[in-house]
Amino acid sequence: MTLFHMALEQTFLAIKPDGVQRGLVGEILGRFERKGFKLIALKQLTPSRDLAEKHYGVHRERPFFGGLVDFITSGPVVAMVWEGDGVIASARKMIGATKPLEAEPGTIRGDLAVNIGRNVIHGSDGPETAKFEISLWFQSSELNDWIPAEQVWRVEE
Ligand code: D4T
Repeated sequence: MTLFHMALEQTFLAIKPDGVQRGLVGEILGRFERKGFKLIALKQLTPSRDLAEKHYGVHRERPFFGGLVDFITSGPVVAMVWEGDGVIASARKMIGATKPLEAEPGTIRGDLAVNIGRNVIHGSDGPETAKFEISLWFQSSELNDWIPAEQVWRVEE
């Protein structure tokens, strides 16, 4: 059987402090696992101001920048790298619109959030951003290249 493959990509996702505080980590990880994406890296950390300012550097001139950096550095964040065909755009779809009240039901923000300043999760918005954010948040030694057992079993059969 031939499967159609889009480009194999990696994306950076981060459950923000509100998602961690509200106990939504398992719910969110489960959505990406069930979708069929592969977890490459995962860690919990409270970001430094320097890390947060670099991550949100494109928003430096925006009025919400200071509050955004204060918030993202306020407590633990769960930082992740996920891999899969088309994962960058697909994760953005699963996350939903930036304003949770405009996010479709079925998306993470549509189901779990109401406030733009507390919108639970971040996802890279394109291939260049994904590459930049993965290298900003992770050392290359923290990225796990692994083959899911399900694939190994299929080959062995
Ligand atoms: P992130 O980057 O957190 O995944 O969010 P988005 O990619 O969906 O949206 P964004 O870059 O435009 O905004 C980054 C971050 O800033 C917060 N924000 C945004 C805010 O507090 N007030 C605002 O007016 C905007 C536009 C929410 C997400």
